[in-house]
Amino acid sequence: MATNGQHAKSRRIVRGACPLDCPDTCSWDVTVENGRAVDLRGARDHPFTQGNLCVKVNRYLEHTRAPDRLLHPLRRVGRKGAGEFERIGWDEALDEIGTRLKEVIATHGGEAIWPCFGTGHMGVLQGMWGSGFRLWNALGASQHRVTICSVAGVAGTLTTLGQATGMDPEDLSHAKLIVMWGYNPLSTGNHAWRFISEARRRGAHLVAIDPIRTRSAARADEHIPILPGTDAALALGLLNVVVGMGAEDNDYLDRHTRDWPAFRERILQYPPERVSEITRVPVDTVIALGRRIATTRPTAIRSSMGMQRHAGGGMAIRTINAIPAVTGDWRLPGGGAIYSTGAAFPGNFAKIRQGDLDRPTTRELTTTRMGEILLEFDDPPIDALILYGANPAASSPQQGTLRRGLAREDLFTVVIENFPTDTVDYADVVLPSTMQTEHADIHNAFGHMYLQWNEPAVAPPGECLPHSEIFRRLARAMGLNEPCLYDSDDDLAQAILESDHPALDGITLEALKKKGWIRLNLPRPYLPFAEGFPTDSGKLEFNSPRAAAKGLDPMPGFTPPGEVTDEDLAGRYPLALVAPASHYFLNTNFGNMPEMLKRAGPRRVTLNPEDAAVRGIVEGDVARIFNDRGTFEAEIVVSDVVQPGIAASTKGYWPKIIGEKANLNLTVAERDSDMAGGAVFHDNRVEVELLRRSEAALASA
Ligand SMILES: Nc1nc2c(c(=O)[nH]1)N[C@H]1C(S)=C(S)[C@@H](COP(=O)(O)OP(=O)(O)OC[C@H]3O[C@@H](n4cnc5c(=O)[nH]c(N)nc54)[C@H](O)[C@@H]3O)O[C@H]1N2
Ligand SMILES: Nc1nc2c(c(=O)[nH]1)N[C@H]1C(S)=C(S)[C@@H](COP(=O)(O)OP(=O)(O)OC[C@H]3O[C@@H](n4cnc5c(=O)[nH]c(N)nc54)[C@H](O)[C@@H]3O)O[C@H]1N2
Ligand SMILES: [Mo]
Repeated sequence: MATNGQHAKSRRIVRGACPLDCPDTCSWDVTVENGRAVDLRGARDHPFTQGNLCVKVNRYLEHTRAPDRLLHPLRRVGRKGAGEFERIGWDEALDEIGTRLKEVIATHGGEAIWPCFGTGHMGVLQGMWGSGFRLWNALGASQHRVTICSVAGVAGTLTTLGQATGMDPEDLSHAKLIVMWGYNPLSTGNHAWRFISEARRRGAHLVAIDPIRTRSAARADEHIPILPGTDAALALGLLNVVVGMGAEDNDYLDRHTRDWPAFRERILQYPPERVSEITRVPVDTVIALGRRIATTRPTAIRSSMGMQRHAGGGMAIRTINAIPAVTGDWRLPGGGAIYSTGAAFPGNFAKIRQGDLDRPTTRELTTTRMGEILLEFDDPPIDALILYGANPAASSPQQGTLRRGLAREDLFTVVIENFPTDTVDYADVVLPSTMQTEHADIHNAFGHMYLQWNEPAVAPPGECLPHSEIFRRLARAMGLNEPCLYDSDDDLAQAILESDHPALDGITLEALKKKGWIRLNLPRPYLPFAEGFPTDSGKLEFNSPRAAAKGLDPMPGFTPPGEVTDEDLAGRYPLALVAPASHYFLNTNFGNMPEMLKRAGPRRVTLNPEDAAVRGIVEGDVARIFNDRGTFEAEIVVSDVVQPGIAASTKGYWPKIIGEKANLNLTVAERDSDMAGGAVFHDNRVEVELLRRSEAALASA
């Protein structure tokens, strides 16, 4: 390396990790010169990152220095929602928050405080897993559950398997058939593609089951478009073919499952013809994929979160996870299923959350029902809302209702943020927080089996502070005495690793800091269910007493979507709108970055040529998309990447940047899915109407 002495001295490389809500949780290297971060790249030695980041995070350093970065505490001066603020000091801000929270507790009790966090930051110290819980617990606040991302599928996996995780995604490389089931890794976690490609080089067949021909589906050997929300029916139909061929693994079923005959009965109720009617997948396609699954060992099913954002989403993931038990794939390297690896990390979350405090007993509130909770709950009402790593005014369902809730003049709202989001506009007090290169954290992942350490690389700009420090200062401002509220970042990082679980054997904070990443102490290949399941009986319980006790169908089955298959509703709102990840934003992160906005282009809705033609719409026209909950505008793309009856768009646009009061989530219902209160973003019927002709159409008219 060419150096001049002076330069070399001030140049160092700091190992960190990406904090965003993506399965890949990359390890990264920040080059710091004279106190300034000058380069960022994926860690070469990390077995999953393998030296690459993604189109968005490649520009993370630029993002930390964006001109709209929040640098000082602010106090509202305009009306709620207007985003008019004056600068105040930290002491003043914390005093005001402390005083208001004490008033709320004196009037309606601690439960009138709602600490409401999102998935903006996934770390143990700064993010959704971490350090705020102790403070909220000490205040007796309501407990928040993040439900708009993955909870239904986690509950579904847990119900079938007895643990909320499955095969190691790296083992996809050993599969001979890979089913990407509602999974678009080329956009939502591209590092897994390497393992998929490795399997394909060895001859594996790749299938994508998705209502949209995504980037990943387009590069698969086969794309099977499905009616949204009907995946469980397809899973049962595929098993029907397997059973019809006598291809089930009776040895595995006998030894490691219970109540197979009962589940077999259910499977027999789903012959391909019936399944085809429900799913709109042609009969021949159901049979062909069923045969392929019956005859290909190992088969790996990679499912993901998009598919469970439906009324029957938990059941879909539950039923899909039963497939490898019937085929016996759970015993083979490269076989099985994986939805999320999040639960593979047996960190001591109780210790992080409670320290030496008692376990909280207050009510639980969910992101899914935020509008309703803010407007209608009165026992007690929500008097104070503390938001961090969350942008519900853009991310959450039914934004009309939600915004009315946020606009309540009697609601005291604190937003801790990096950028002036639509949600920030509703804050009474805004606190500026650090970004990932400026604070410490520890991260597990939901798409691989490694832990990551994030070492702070540079000093924070302006007056930004880490969440962990903000919570300590707020505790002090409120005069709280519990010692654990003042634990340092290192204390907290130690606490999460304090566990006797064998997967953490030999993993110390010191070792993690030194290398930046460590694989959980799990065998490779990882075969969690080769010899049984962590259920009460040690077997996979097809007829699950746990599910029955929760009032759920005791067996894997098919729970229909709420709106997609509602024929009455289809009369008024003929199109099912599916709006998953954008390639260029990460949820709403980067939605304010000019370069990503330029690449993403205006917000678009894609219609099948048939649906466009009957509405007199051509490519480039601007249309009104609406249902009873609201209306938004979008430029129309006409393409057969979607089937007739389906409309596709993407999440992530900031309403105020695209010039609207709410984005497409205005049309999404605030309704719980079947399990754990998950959200139903893709279970949404709309109609589309021409609003303005495209320039090109006008010119040729
Ligand atoms: N239509 C539709 N809507 C969806 C989805 C969909 O598929 N379709 N997906 C849903 C899913 S999966 C999710 S997870 C949710 C996500 O919804 P949210 O929880 O709102 O998550 P994000 O938009 O990722 O991030 C929220 C905010 O966190 C901030 N942030 C990032 N890092 C930090 C930090 O270090 N400190 C602080 N204080 N703030 C930080 C960002 O600036 C951002 O404004 O959206 C859901 N909404
Ligand atoms: N670039 C980018 N990456 C992201 C995100 C992002 O916003 N942008 N979001 C991150 C977050 S928060 C999460 S939780 C993960 C999610 O990761 P994924 O689950 O992979 O991402 P999604 O795009 O939400 O959904 C995946 C696919 O599910 C499909 N889908 C929707 N409904 C159904 C259905 O009923 N059946 C089937 N079979 N498929 C269906 C969608 O069309 C979509 O292509 O990705 C993360 N990665
Ligand atoms: Mo998510």
